[in-house]
Amino acid sequence: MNSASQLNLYSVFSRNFPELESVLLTTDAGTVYTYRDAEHYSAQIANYLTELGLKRGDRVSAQVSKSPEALWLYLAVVRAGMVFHPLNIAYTDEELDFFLRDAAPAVLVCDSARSGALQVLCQGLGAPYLCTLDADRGGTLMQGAQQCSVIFDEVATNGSDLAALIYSSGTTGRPKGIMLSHRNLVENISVLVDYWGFGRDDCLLHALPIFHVHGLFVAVGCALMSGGSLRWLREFDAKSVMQNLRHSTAMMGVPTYYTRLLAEPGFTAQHCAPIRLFVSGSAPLLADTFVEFERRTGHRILERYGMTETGMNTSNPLRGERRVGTVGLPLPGVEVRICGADNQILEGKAVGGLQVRGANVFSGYWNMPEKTAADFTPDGFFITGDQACKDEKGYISIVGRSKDMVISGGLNVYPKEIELLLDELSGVKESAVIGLSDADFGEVVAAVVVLVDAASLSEEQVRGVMKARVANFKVPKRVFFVDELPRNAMGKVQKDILRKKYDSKAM
Ligand code: MCA
Repeated sequence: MNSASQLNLYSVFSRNFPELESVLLTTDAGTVYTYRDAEHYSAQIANYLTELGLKRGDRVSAQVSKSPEALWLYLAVVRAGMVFHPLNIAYTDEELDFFLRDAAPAVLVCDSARSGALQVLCQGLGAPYLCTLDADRGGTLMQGAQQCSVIFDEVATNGSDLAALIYSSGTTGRPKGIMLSHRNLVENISVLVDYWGFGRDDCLLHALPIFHVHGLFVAVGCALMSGGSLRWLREFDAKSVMQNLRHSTAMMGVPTYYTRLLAEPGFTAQHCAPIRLFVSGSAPLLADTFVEFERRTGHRILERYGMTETGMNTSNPLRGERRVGTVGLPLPGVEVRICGADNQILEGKAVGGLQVRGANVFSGYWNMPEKTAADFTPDGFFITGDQACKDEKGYISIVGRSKDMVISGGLNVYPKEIELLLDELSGVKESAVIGLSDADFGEVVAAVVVLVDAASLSEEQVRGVMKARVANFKVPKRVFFVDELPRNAMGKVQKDILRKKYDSKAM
């Protein structure tokens, strides 16, 4: 391995690996995988992808269930200097069509059950390879990989080479590919390991999906970078989490995980006895949840704040005061400022736009140089679109968003994307999509629809059509029909009026 490869994320992980016989991961079915397994399987997949003709910089798209093999695939892609492009398993064929056209991957890995439909899609895209990987390890990817060597030398990457491409929707409705480099990930994960005190004795309860920053880079990253282990649950299920907490020392989750645990009458401090740290992020943690969790378990949940574009930016401290309702202090190496119009820095407790700069911040949007330029200030700060203020000790609170966005169960939904699809429906004149508060998901998506004269559409019909077109978490949970949308003097829809009107009717 030469020095240029030192910034390959996998090389940095592997420098911190313990004895290769050490346990890396225990699944909910009780299967144990060691660090040696991670090394060998990821080497085999990296060799297989290389044999298929893929090279440094090629994208590997993956829409696969959470499994240890899906994790080996991610590690393989990073080792080979290729670019990992994970996709939510809830995405429909129509959504995938856009992502694959835009990312132009050399390989798409999907579940066998989806391969028929996706093969057709791939053919229309200049035929990238299609491999299958099922939740039980079946499929062509592992079949091909098992013929390959268990030795693979990491491909030399410089820090700015991309390790991952992750899509997020946008205010125009068009998703954007967020380019994350090896350096972005190495820097951010290293800081988190230190800041949250991760070490070899830690076992992280992992119930998050692995197609997002939270589950893949933050949670898996902290375990791999510190040589610790993972309690690997296929999905979040409160009862299963309660059992597995007994074998863990830390857990990361979205606020819904904590409210669902609290909704279990049998959940007590005893379940949390070995736990040293609960972390929450991806959506605002309600003060009620924080207070009730502490009352039930004695643990003050550590809330932190990040974005796909930046990884983690701020965090409440491991030791020291965790202030409820705040996302804590800027992480080491991350510059955070609160600005007014024209980017002038606001002092004191004033509310303004949150901007961040540091090695954690992404290099730009895939194929969107204008959008990238618009989202950075001339002095290199990323304009997050979140409104924030600081208290007297420098703790930051996120108080609003300048972007029209809903966060449902930790997943971002951009109303524009859904409104464009609703407006295409026969019988729909116009629509407004809003977020309504929800005890389980924090917020849920709802639609307010105006029909053309004489049209008749029911809530179930609208939901039915949307279910076929977009991932489940974006489907409006409620659809309200009105004669007209409230607008201001400029003709802009007044969503705050709609939110006030419908907020108690979410479910
Ligand atoms: C599933 N549904 C949802 C959601 N998930 N609806 C709204 N919001 C959601 N997040 C749909 C289901 O399809 C179903 O629809 C109905 O809601 C109820 O499903 P349920 O079984 O209760 O849901 P679930 O399968 O238990 O999933 C809920 C979940 C999951 C466990 C909260 O969404 C989840 O794991 N979220 C975590 C997301 C995450 O990792 N975010 C990090 C992004 P129907 O009844 O119609 O079939 S990274 C990030 O944000 C940044 C960088 C950061 O700072 O971390």
